[in-house]
Amino acid sequence: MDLLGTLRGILGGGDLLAGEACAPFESDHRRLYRGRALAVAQPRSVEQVARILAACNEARVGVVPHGGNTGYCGGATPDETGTQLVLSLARLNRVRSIDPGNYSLIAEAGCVLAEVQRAAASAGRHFPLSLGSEGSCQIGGNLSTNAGGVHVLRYGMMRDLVLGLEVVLADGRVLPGLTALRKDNTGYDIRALFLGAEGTLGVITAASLKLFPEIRSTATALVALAEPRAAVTLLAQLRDASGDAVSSFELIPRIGIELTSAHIPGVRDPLGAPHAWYALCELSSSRPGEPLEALLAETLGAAHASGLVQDAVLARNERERTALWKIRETIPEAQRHEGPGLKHDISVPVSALPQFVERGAAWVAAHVPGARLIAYGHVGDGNLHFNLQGRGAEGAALLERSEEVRRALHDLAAALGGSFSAEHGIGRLKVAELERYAPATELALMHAVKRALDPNGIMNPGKVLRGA
Ligand code: 2HG
Ligand code: ZN
Repeated sequence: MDLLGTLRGILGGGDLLAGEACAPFESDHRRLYRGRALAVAQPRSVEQVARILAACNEARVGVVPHGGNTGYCGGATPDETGTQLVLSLARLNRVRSIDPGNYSLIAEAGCVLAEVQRAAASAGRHFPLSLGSEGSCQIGGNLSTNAGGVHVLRYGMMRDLVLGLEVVLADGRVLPGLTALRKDNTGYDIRALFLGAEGTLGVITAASLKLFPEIRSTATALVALAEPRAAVTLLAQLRDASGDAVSSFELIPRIGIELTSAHIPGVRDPLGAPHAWYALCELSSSRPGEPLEALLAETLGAAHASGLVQDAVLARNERERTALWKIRETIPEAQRHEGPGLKHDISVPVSALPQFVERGAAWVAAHVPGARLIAYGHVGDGNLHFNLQGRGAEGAALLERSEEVRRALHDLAAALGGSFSAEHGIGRLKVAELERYAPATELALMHAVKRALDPNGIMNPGKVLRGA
C-alpha cells in the first residue's frame, strides 16, 4: 500500500488532510516561508503518532511536527517539495493528570499553553511559562523550542520546568519518560535532548511539568529611565529590596510606546511626558496581602531621589496592570502594522546588556540610517529583541540589508559572550548562524546525536542542522 493509504488506515479519513486543506499548515506566522505538504496528519493518540512515524521511517518520508504555529524561525513549516508530512499535535490535547501535592501535572503536546496555566490554577497552583502567544501556542512547541517569555528571570525557560517527557522516536518506538520525580540520578539525561531540538530528534507527545505556589500578590509599575544601564541597576536594586520577588522586568523603548499607541486600540502613554526608555517591573508572591506595592513604591521613590529613575506609574488595580502589560505585549503586533522589519533575538550577560545596546545602536545609526531601532524585551534575562523597522519602500530596502545587519549584530553579541538566538530557536531561519557561532565540537556532537536518533533523517529535515 502507498504511504497515504497506510496513513489513512492509521488515522481514518477525517484526520488526514490533503490539497487545499493543508494551507494553514504550509506557512509560518511571520510569512517567511511558504511550503507544500504531502498531507497533514492529525493523530488523536500516542499510538497513532508511533504508527505514523514507523510508516514514514519505512518510506523515508520527512515529518514536520506542528504545534500552534507561533514560532519565529519557520521550524514548523514543510519545505517546498510537497514530499514532507506535517504532523499536527493539536488533537493530542488532554491534561492527563494534576498532582497538587507533588506540584506537577502531565499535559499532552497539543494543549494550548493558556489551558495548562488554567488547569494549574484550578488546582491552586501556578504554571509560570508566559508569553504573548499563550492563547494559541502549544506546550509541545514550547518544549521543542525551549520557549522563554516574561517570567524566565524567576522560573527559568521551558527546559527548567520539565520533570519528564513522553517521546515518539523516529522509528516509532515510544520513550516512556513521564516521571514526576525531582530527583532521579540515573545516567544520561536522554530526555533533555528533545527540549529545544525542534522536532529534529523525535516527537514529544506529553510532558510532566513543574508547578509552583499560586500567585496571590503582585505589584506592577512602568518606570521611565534615561538609558538601559539604569534598567540593569534598578533591576538589581529591586531584586535586593524585595527578597528576589521580581518576576518580570521588561525593557521598552520610547518608540514602543509610540507604535503601540498608534496601532493598538486602547493603548496610551500612562506618563505625562515622553522618556527615552521604560522598564515594566513586576513583583509577585504567593503570600496573600504581601505589601509588594508599598515595597515597589518605596524602592522606586529612593531610585527617583538618587536620579536613577525619571518617573514611574504604579498599577492601582488589575485593569491598570493589564493596560501596562498591553503596551509590552503588543509591540510585535504594532511592528507588523508598520511594515517589514528585521528581528534579532540576542542575549548577553545582563551586565553586558547596556554595552550591547550602546554599540548596537551606534552601528545601526552609522550603517542603516533610515531604520528605526526597536530594542525591547527581557532585560532580566539579558535577552533583547533588537529589531529594526523600516517604513514603506524603506522597509523593502531594509530587508535587502538583512544579511549584513544580522552579521554585525550577531558578531557583537558573540563578542560580548552572548547568543544569536536567546529564545526563538533555530528552525530554518538560523541554521547558517548555528554553523557559524556554535563551537565545531558542539556542532559535531549535535550531528552525531541526530544520526544516532534519526538515522534516516526523517525528523523535521533541514531544521536546526543542515543536510540532516
Ligand atoms: C516577545 O518577547 C517575543 O514579544 C517576540 O519574543 C519578539 O517580535 C519579536 O521580535
Ligand atoms: Zn521575547
